Amino acid sequence: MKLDPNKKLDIKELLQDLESYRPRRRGWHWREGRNENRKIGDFEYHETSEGLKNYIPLPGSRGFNYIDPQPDCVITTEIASGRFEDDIRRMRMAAWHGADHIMVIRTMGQSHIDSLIEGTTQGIGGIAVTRKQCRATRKALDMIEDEVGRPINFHSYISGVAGPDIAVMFAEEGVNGAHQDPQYNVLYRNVNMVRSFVDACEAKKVMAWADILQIDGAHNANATAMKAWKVRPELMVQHAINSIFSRKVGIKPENIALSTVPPTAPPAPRMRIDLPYAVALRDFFSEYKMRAQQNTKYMESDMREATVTHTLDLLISRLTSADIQSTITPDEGRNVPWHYNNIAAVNTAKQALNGMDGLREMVKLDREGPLGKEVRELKERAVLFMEEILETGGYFKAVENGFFIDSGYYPERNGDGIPRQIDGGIGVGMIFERDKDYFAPVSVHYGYNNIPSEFKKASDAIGNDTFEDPSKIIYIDELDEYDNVNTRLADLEKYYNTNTVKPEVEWRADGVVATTIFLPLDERTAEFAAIKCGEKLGLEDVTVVHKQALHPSEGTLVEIKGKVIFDINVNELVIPEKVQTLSEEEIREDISAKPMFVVAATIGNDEHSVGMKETLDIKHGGIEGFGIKYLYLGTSCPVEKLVDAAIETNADAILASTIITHDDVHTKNMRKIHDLCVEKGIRDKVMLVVGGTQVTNEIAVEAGMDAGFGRGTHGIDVASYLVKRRREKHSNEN
Ligand code: Z98
Repeated sequence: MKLDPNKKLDIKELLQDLESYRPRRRGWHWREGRNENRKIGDFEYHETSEGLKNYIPLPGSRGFNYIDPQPDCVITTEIASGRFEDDIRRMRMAAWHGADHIMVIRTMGQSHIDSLIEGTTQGIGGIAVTRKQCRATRKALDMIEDEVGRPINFHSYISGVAGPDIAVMFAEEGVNGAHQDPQYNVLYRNVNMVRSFVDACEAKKVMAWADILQIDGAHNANATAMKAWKVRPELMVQHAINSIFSRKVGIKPENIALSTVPPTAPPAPRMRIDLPYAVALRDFFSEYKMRAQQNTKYMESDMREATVTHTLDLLISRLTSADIQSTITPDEGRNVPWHYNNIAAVNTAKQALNGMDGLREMVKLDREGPLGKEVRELKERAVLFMEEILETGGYFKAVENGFFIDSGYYPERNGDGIPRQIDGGIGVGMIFERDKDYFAPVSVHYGYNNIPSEFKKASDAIGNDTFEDPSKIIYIDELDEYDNVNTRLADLEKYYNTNTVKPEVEWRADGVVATTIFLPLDERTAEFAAIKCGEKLGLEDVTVVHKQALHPSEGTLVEIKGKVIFDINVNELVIPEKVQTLSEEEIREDISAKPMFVVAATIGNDEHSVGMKETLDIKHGGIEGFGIKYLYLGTSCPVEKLVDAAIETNADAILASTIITHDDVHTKNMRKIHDLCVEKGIRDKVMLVVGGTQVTNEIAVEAGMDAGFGRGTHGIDVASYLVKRRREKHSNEN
């Protein structure tokens, strides 16, 4: 199956023969061509990687010939709406914007499940824990990577007491990255600590075999602690424990990524707090990769605020380093997991990283001043923390004593840590020492294995296992006959490959739209008034997703979401043909090779000047900027005067602006220009172009003009038209 950029991904086709689909590769992929200087468009870049085959560049790239430089680090996006058929479409959109690390994250804790779940419908709370979801997603990503020309890393979580089972399934299904940190289970999921570490041995061993990149869970401490910046020494201790443990199990250092979050956000003076922390971390853990996670702890529902915090995170990444840059969407704060937010966050990362390309060559971190002092202090606090763990009797004892997630700045302690007992928690009493004759007939296994002498390797006992012979993998389809992807596709049949559409934010035809409303009311009243507005607009299930007082009584901004109950038939839309404009460069080259002169005015008794001036002046992208020279005759210009000026100056074109339309004065004047030009013998020579808010090309052409431009026209549209039309006339003459 090959994707065509102009066609939607066919989910039904994707699901065909899924039972026999095998992932094309295993292992993590870093971007190609890093650490090379690269010329892209007009610029040289120092911190990019190879570009994409198919992409959507940043909106501002219009001014730079639509270049789309890809930063040097992997960029993450997290997607899990609970319906993998919808997530897959969003993944494709994200990949076109530069995401090459797709994390399928839970909408409910994956680590709460007790075993690998097969045959369920959507997985548990939106996570890819079933083989079917994993396989369908990997298959789609395999196609998407061909489309964008870059490998895409698929990522999820190996946690909870089902961790080892999930690890095996991920290894079989070509998952490339995973969170795995036994401390996470202990602290946040109350899994028995011995069980969690024993399970982690097995899970990490499998991850090492499958070359899966590991992300740890230390950052959850600053998400959980009351004051995130207080736990900085502890974060380093947690990173140290998981990384050395992983290495001892066999994960290679380049597959160990620390999950680090700049712990604060403005209004905190974050650079003074977060930059020393980032530097200290990189000093300590230089052998490992850094996954720079976006700060979400201080994220509320304001997109703008989240974006600024994210951008400052990115500044820290550029000033220090990031191998993977995460981009959690502001959905975390507002629970609107819509498609666009993923793209917005990926674009924030791409844009900021592009903008800060090469920053470190010009700005050096000054370790002589307060930065160096703070870095040293943080490291000392972390080392002392680790020493105290050893003095206390080791990690388990430290957990029992509530060392972790204590909101004191170590060595201060607030006594509010999360204590867990060695004989408590989920899965307690489920650890058994291996008997002397213990034998597990699998090729990848941690620890003691008493392989009978008749076998060369353990899995010979079963004639190879699923890692060696994937045809042995048992694929179980969804077993719920009412709720499964096929019934969902059937229910929504009228929205697949038809002309019927509905707006959506996360699921096909979910009907959800969001809209922003300002109300001159206090915050509380505005909230309810906004819901009423939504209902009056015909929306159902209206809820407020963001509100922000601009003043206690003068007004509030409210963002609402709700569902529309109508469909749109695309066939019934009246869509005028799209005019393709030439590139800015092409227009400039043409004009420089063959100069062009135009006369321009607002005609009749019309005093509107802005539209014409914007079309002419260089400042706002007018035709002057492309090298076209002009004579502007002002407003209320008689048609005769305009035509005479064209004759006197030997102009190539007349540009007339006409806003007023009563009594059809605009079309009458157009006709008059045309007739006068014919009368004076210049009609064949001169191009006639008219513009105005009520003008359309059809009206203008009917009234004898060459072209008409309406609302939303920019200088480039007119310049492009003039160049094309002149070429056309020229070739006709020849
Ligand atoms: C992130 N967006 O880190 P549940 N294991 C570890 C984790 O850090 C997490 C889970 C498991 C953030 C998400 N991390 C926070 C080490 C979650 C997930 O039970 O499914 O929530 O576990 O990318």
